[in-house]
Amino acid sequence: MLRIAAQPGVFEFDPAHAALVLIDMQRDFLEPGGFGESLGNDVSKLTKVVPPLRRLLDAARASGLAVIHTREGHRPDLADAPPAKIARGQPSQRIGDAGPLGRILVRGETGQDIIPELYPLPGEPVIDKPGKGAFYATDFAAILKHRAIDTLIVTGVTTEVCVHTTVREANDRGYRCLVPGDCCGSYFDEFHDVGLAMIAAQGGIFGWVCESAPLVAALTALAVQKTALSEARSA
Ligand code: C5J
Repeated sequence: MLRIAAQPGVFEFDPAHAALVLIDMQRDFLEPGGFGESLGNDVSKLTKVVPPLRRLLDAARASGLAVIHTREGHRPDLADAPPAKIARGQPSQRIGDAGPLGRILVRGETGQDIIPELYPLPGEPVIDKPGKGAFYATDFAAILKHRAIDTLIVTGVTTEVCVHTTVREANDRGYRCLVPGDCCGSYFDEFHDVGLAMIAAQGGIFGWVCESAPLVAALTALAVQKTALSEARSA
């Protein structure tokens, strides 16, 4: 079991039954010319998440923790995109419209893909989701069930939209969620702060919130322990 200092209290979990989930670290949200910028947002607010999240991803991979990525996006024919969702935003820059990174939030387009710094490795599932939450209209729940995962470490963008929706969906389904706040980002500082506070409030009504440093340290120690064990076995 790993024990991590968190709010509203220490978070204890078995890494064999946990997954690191990276929500929507896509070019459309993080790079100029994508969907996020088309909505009038300053994308540089999200890029500060990349270095700490990369450190956490490296530690998770080294320790053998399951890693799952999500991408928000729609079918090229937009049949799975609610008209009410498409209708929002600038008329010339809506979901499905052509932009500098390809058609906005359309599966298979450059902008819809994950940024190179955090790109999935072979064997790491990528959940393509049409909504804000990772469970809605996806096979996320089935993948977690088949891997006996009961604990999610939820990271990514944006804190108050897709991260929050996923944590709420997971919490209602009985998963325990830990959210490293510095590995989540928002275009709005106040929404980020309040979003994290809401998760841990009322005794952890949606989950737990921590800094990534103690989590990285615990996963790195686990990786060292596993390597030492396997070297001792093969000696
Ligand atoms: C948004 C997301 N903000 N990934 N998507 O539309 O949070």
